[in-house]
Amino acid sequence: MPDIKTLGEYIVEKQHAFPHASGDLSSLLASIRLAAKIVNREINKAGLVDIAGAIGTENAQGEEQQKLDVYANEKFKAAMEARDHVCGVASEEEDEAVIFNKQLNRNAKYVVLIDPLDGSSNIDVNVSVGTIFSIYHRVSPVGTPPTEDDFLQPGHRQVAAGYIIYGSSTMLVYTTGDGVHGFTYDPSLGLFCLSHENMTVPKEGTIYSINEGNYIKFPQGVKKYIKYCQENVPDEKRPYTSRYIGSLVADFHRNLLKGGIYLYPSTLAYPNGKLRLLYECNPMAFIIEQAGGKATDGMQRVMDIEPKELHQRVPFFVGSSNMVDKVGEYLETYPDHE
Ligand code: AHM
Ligand code: MG
Repeated sequence: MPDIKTLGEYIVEKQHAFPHASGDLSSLLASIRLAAKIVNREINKAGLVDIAGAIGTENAQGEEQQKLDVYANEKFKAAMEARDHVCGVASEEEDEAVIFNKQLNRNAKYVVLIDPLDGSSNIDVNVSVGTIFSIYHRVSPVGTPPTEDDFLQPGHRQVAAGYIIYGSSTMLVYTTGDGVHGFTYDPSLGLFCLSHENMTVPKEGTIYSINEGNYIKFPQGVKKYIKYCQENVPDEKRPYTSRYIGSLVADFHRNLLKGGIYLYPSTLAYPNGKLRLLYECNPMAFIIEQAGGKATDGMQRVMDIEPKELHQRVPFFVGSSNMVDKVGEYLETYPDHE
């Protein structure tokens, strides 16, 4: 029998380190794990059955929804409602936060914010996609329906965050503020198995990930940083390597393992950047900080931003600390677009 540790076992083991832990968070993570397996199974069938492509509707932000966006949203919501440890969920796919009405859910102390299927337009071409989640203690009284304040909390209050990457293998990576741990899915066993304990991002990265097609629309500081990445300075391992998948989870995951930076700055089309603070940037920021890296909006730490609305967008710079610091220096000096 190989020495395998499953995600379930690992969570229980970690929970024992906190004698007063009730097990609710472990159960919540178990519901996310279950939905991830169901979504993974469906994604693997894309191309075989009619599940790829657009569904003909738009989400809260007016973006075209893919069939699998809707499917993943339903599965994650249902898994969390069923286990009674979550009182409400905010999702990229829903205008408003979804409040669970059963009294057992009202008694729950957690809210979850989720991007059920990030990068979903990549499914049609068999490129990696992901799920991103962020977990908070509610601030409203237990026993009542959750309120807007429960969902609009700054990222530094997160209790846990993670992502699932549906890639050449499927992985679940999470943090509860005690390091970053990765589990690879073994489809023959139906189990997520510990494969990457205590993940750390190299401080000096050499990969930059940005949609350079938008170059003309970037602030001057970002343009100058891209030129800095491309300069020939062999002693500093420059020019850096450019890699951009167009799935945040996949780009982030590669950079976490190898060292690099992911950038989605403000552009003329997206003056506040494209990515959403609460269910894309904050969870990734929590993970990268736990791994020893940084995440900013170009000026300040992402997890210190006070959220104003559910689907708020922010410019996002995340990855190895040397790279995030450097682009910050350029943006401080050259913040404007012209
Ligand atoms: P989505 O949540 O609608 O999928 O959008 C987020 C995605 C990220 O995964 C990805 O990094 C980014 O949008 C790509 O945007 P662009 O195509 O503008 O480069
Ligand atoms: Mg997304």
